[in-house]
This record gives sequence, structure tokens and C-alpha cells, in this order.
Amino acid sequence: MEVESRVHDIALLSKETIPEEYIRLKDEQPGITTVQGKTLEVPVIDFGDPDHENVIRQVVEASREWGMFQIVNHEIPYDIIRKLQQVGKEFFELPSEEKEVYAKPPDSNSVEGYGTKLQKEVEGKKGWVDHLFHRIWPPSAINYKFWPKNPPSYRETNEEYAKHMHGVVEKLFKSLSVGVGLEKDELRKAAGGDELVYLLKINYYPPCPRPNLALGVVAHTDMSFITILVPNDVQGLQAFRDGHWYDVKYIPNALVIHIGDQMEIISNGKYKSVLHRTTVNKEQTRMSWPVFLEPPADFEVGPHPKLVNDQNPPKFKTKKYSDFVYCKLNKIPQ
Ligand SMILES: O=C(O)CCC(=O)C(=O)O
Repeated sequence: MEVESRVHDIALLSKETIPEEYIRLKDEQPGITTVQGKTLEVPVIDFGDPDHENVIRQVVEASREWGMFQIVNHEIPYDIIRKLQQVGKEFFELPSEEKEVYAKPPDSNSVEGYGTKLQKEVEGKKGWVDHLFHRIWPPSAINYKFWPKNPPSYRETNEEYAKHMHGVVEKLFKSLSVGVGLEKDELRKAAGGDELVYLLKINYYPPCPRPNLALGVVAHTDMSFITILVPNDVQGLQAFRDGHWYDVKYIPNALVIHIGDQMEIISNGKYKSVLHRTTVNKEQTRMSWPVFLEPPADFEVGPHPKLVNDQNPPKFKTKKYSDFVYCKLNKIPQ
């Protein structure tokens, strides 16, 4: 069996240059395509605001106009986020043999496990990033085989984080449901209800000697309904706005929210998924922890029946989530 090269190992050998397959084509190189001297101030929403109508309005507007926003005062305790980051970092700093125990099986049709390549590569070009995927909710969807045993507090910390996410998840779905004229629990039900999956990904972007030439995660929209992300403090997330790539301005301790493809589909295009990508850093390791809120694999998603009629015909096909994922990762039209 061919063993996939890990970017972590390549980074240790790359002192001045990087292998050809990590050098993006010119139209993607961040050194050429990033707007310099300006960071993008995406909407910041205060979840502690007692005016709930105002919070809903802001979530809805940001999801229609930007597909991206940041939440402050979100009630996930900072020390839980810090522990989540700590145990994730400790895992990625283990010797390779220990990490490979969790490698995604080559014949698996799930994304879970430790890995490097995620989707079909265009022109053989690779991203400067390794990852670990595993589900953290609901308990029936968890496969502990992909949860590191080292560090020993990994499991408890991730379970704790999942529990603390529920409040934010509820509030987001309720706001977005009301924002398209549905009852507050209707959108979540149509997204999988209690079976809604929280899929955690940890991205590990080692230092890269030529950050102007490489990308971490290439330009994409998320497949999820919503993504809730925490980064470490190394800049790297970029969003595409008005035809240009910008660094997103980080707000310390905020949650970064992306509207994903399933939300765009279920809302029949009222909410927009955001095109984003990540850059890498010359000296520092960047990490991020997105949680993708997605339906179970065999769940069908399409425009919500109450949002389509003769004047508003469906703009998207209704299909099984696993089929959507397969097409997207293999770059087959939906
Ligand atoms: O690292 C980040 O900030 C974003 C990661 C991302 O977009 C992804 O993993 O899909």
C-alpha cells in the first residue's frame, strides 16, 4: 500500500524551497492574488445582545450578504476552546507512527481519520496542510476509532466542546429559519433534526518557506449547512469578496461562521455559501478547528418545500448528502 506523504514531514525537509507540487499556478498564488494592506472586516455579531430580534436580523443579513460572520459573547467558555486547541496541537506534534494509527483507511467512503489529500487535485497541485476528521455529535454517529488516545484528555475535551456547541447551533438555526419565513425549528428539522452531525476537522499547517507561492486549503465553499470554526492566533483565513481575495480580520476569541452549500440549497439560494481559502506562514504553525454541521450521509437535502412555488422554482436538485459530497470531492457537476 502506498503511504501518503504528510506535509508535516515535507515541511521539516523544506528549508528554502518547496516541492513543485505545492507551488500553485500563478492565478492562485496568494502573493499575487491577495489584496495587500487591507483586511476584510466581516460582520461581528454579539450573541450576548439582549435584543434577540436584533441578533436574528444581523445573522440573517450576514448570511445573505456575506455567507460569513464572527460571533462574540457566544457562551462557549474560552478555557474549553483553549483545551480543544491544546489537545489537538499535542496530537499533531506526536511522532508520525502514532498519528498514522488514525490514518483514514484507503477504501473508506467517509472522510474520518488522519489525512492529507481530501479532494481530487487540480493539475496535481497539493495543499500545504494535514488534517484529522472525526464526528463529535450525535453520540450514535461517533466512531472513537478516529479519536486520538493521546493526549489522554483528548476525548473528554472534545466531548465537552461538543456539548457547549449546542446553544450556538440552536441559535443559528433558529435565526436562519425565521429569516426565511419558517417556524423557528423548521430549518433544523429539515437539516436532520436530532441526527444533525457535528463533524470536527483539525487543520495543521506547518511553517512554509515560500508562503507566497503555496496555499493551505484551496478555494472552496463548505459542503455543510453551517461551519463553526476556531483558529489559533496565526492569520491565514481569506475570503473572496467583490472579485478579490482578502485576509479576514480576526477577532480574538470569536467563532468564525461560514454558511455552507447545504444552507444555500435548503434556503433555495436566499443564504449564500462563502468562497474561502487559507494561506500559510513562513515561521509559525497555523491550526484551525472547523466543525461542519451536516446531515447524515443518506439524508436528502433540497430546497425547502415551503420556500418554492411557481414564482420561486427550485434552483437546486434534491439529493442524498453522500451523493453531493461524492460529486463535490471528485469535481463532478452536481
Ligand atoms: O483554516 C481555516 O481557517 C479554514 C479551513 C477550511 O476552510 C476548511 O478546512 O475547509
